[in-house]
Amino acid sequence: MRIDVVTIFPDYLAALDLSLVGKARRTGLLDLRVHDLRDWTTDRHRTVDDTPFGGGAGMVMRPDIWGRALDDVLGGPPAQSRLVVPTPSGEVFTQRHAEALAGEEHLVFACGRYEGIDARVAEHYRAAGVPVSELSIGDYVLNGGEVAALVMIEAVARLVPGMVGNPESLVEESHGAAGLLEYPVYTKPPEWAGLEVPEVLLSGHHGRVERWRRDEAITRTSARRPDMIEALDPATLDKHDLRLLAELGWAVADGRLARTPA
Ligand code: JB8
Repeated sequence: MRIDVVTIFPDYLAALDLSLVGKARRTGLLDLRVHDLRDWTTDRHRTVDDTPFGGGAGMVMRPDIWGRALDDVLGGPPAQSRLVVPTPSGEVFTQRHAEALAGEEHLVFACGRYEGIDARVAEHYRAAGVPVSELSIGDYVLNGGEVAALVMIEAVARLVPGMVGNPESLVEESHGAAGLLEYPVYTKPPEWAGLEVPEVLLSGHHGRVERWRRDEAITRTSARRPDMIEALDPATLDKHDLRLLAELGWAVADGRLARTPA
């Protein structure tokens, strides 16, 4: 897979030299290049921004500079390229987006700063037939798109075949197909700070371990992410799941889970 990042702060992306993403780059599994947007400026001061039409606070990134940069970076060797624009106004990035992006040949991240990038940039590339994803990593505001791009690149890169040593660790995790948060995990020592590892995990009884883990996952999801319980397909739940959910204040009505009145 090929990934390009265009930014006025290339140093922000230095973390991509590390860990699994860095290893994938060194082994050639991932061709990741970071570009300085200012390389496409033409003035002495390497200006990338200007004042907003219509007034308002802050500065907006100029479309002409972005256009030259993106024409160059999108127009490289790979046939099909997707433009990804981190923005707090985008769709919320989820594991489903990561999975879809991991199937692309070429991603180009356009990292904005200030009040963002002139809206005509996304409009222009869409009109030219380039698929454009405007994505937010959550409901909070960063100073620019670089950290959001880092988050998305890590989430995508670890799904590229061959990147994670054990592919089993890709299927059994939170926000996978199960639709539940992960169960709590423990390791040695069996007693620490006066706290014991739950006895069932030391029992060697695989069936009881699996049931306990599923109960913990359901209990946690109910407490922390009731939206995920509401999104479950009741047909995927067994009798034990439904009994536990009833104890936690959930019932099936009209084919979906809803809170029972307290
Ligand atoms: C200027 O919060 B964010 C984000 C914030 C930004 C820009 C891009 C993304 C550009 N501010 O995800």
